This record gives sequence, C-alpha cells and structure tokens, in this order.
Amino acid sequence: MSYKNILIEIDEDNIVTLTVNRPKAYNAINRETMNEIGDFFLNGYKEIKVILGVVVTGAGDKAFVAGADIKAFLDLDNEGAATLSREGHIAYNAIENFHKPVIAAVNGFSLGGGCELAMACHMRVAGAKAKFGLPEVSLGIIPGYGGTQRLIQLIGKGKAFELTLTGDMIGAEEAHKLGLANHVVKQGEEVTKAKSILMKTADKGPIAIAKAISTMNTYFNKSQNGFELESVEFGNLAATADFKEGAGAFIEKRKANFKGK
Ligand code: CO8
Repeated sequence: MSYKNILIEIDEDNIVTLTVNRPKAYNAINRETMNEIGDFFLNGYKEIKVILGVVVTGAGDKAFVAGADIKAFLDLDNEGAATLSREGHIAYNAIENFHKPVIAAVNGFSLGGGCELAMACHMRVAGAKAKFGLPEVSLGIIPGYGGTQRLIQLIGKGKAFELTLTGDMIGAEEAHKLGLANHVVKQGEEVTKAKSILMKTADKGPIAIAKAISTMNTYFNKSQNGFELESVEFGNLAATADFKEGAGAFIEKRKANFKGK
C-alpha cells in the first residue's frame, strides 16, 4: 500500500485516518487521487490487521476537499468524463459499503466532489469553519461523484434541489440543521470528535456493525439508474462549450459567460 496523494495513518486504537494530501490545490481530487482512495477501500485496507473504523479528512487548515480537480477534467470528451464519473462512483461506493464505520472530519471547504466524498462516508463531523456545497452548475456541469443521489438521501428533495440548483455554499451550522453534518465542533477538533464516535463502536459486535452498514445501505439501493444517468449527463455536459467557459472562467478568476451550448 503505497500512495502519493493520500496519507494513511493508524493509531493505537486501530483507527485509520485517511488524509487527502494536496493542500496547495485545496485537496482537489484528480484521477490519481480518486483511484488511490478507491484502492484503499477496496484493497489497501486488507494490509492492516485490525481496523476499528476510518476517519477521512483533508490536509492543511483550509479545505477538506474543494472538489474534483477542475484542471484535470477540462480536456476530457463526453465518454472520458462519463468514465471518470463512473470511477468516482466505484471509489465512493466502496466507502459507503465499507464494512467498518467511515466518518468524514470536514475541516474546511467541502465542495463538489469533496462534498460528495463527505456524503459517501457514513457520518460527517464539521469544524466550525467548514463550508459545504455542490457548485457544479456554476461550471456548467452537474455533480458527477454521486451528489445528485446522496444529497437527496441526506437532506431531502427540496433543500437538495435548492443547494444543487443555486450552487450555494452553506456553513457548518446550516449543514448541521439540515442533517448534512452529524456534529459541529470547534475548528481543529473534527478528527478527535470523529474518533470519539468510532470508539463508541469498539465494544460492539464487529459482524453486527458490518451487517448494520450493509443492510441500511440497501434502503437506498433500489436502483443504480440514477447514478448511471448522472454519469451519462456528466459526460454530455463536460463536452459542452458552457463547461469550457465555466472552467476557463474559474482558472482565469473571472465571471463565466454561458451561452447555453
Ligand atoms: N480544482 C482545482 N484546483 C482548485 C480547486 C478545484 N476544485 N479548488 C481550489 N483549487 C486551487 C485553486 O486553483 C488555487 O490554486 P492556485 O493558487 O494555483 O491558483 C488554490 O486551490 C486555492 O484556491 P483559491 O485561490 O481559489 O482560494 P480561495 O480561498 O480564494 O477560494 C474556494 C477557495 C472557494 C474553494 C475556490 O478555490 C473555489 O471556488 N474552488 C472551486 C470549487 C469548485 O467549483 N468545486 C467543484 C469542482 S467540480 C467537481 O467537483 C465535480 C465533481 C464530479 C466530477 C466527475 C468526473 C469528472
């Protein structure tokens, strides 16, 4: 298990902390990072003898994860972007279906693919300065790593539509009120709180924990069609001039001028 963009640490209580480690890019997730996250939850974890649970967090004091790396999917065509979206689904579904509890310690910006990462975890602990949002429509695309499905599951249709269609960013308290964050803690205490929740599972039956996770997940798994549609539409949108304009505007630090094409 050797990764470039994520750090894996194990403490004396057998809690694994996975840190997305690209602080200069606000921990934005490029393909390599996504594949490393997926690899850990599908294979890499097997190298660790005992795991009580996993805390997922971001390096530095600014961001949890500020999204998919916009610069990395700028040049993808329709099929390429849809494929990248599907790779994200595989990685994030592996988190959702992990047999041990996984908690996001949201220590800053949690936007787009970063908010989707937090939502794939079983629970979320937000630092007081955390910001959540799905700003993809500002770039001329839609959430592509499960966000069109998981935000509705967590906060209900009305608020999910509002947040997704406006691209609004919300703070930790609002996220807590909506049920997006399980807890809000003082900035810097997210990992400690996440670990204290995991410690409450330490004396519980490990098979029961695993089965509770897999059984509860079936509630949301009536069909995968929503995810597939998301990938197809993500691919379509990534091929539009509007997306080139939206991403270009972000990189050039200016306002986007969408033409609807
Ligand atoms: N991708 C790439 N680089 C990023 C990203 C990102 N998502 N977010 C921040 N960065 C970089 C910036 O480019 C900047 O780098 P540099 O110093 O080299 O210019 C550095 O991080 C710091 O960012 P800012 O200077 O912008 O910092 P601010 O404090 O002024 O602003 C924000 C912080 C508000 C977080 C701002 O950076 C921002 O708006 N970032 C983009 C947020 C966003 O739109 N996220 C959604 C991306 S799209 C997405 O996630 C789609 C998911 C599905 C993908 C499906 C498959 C392809």
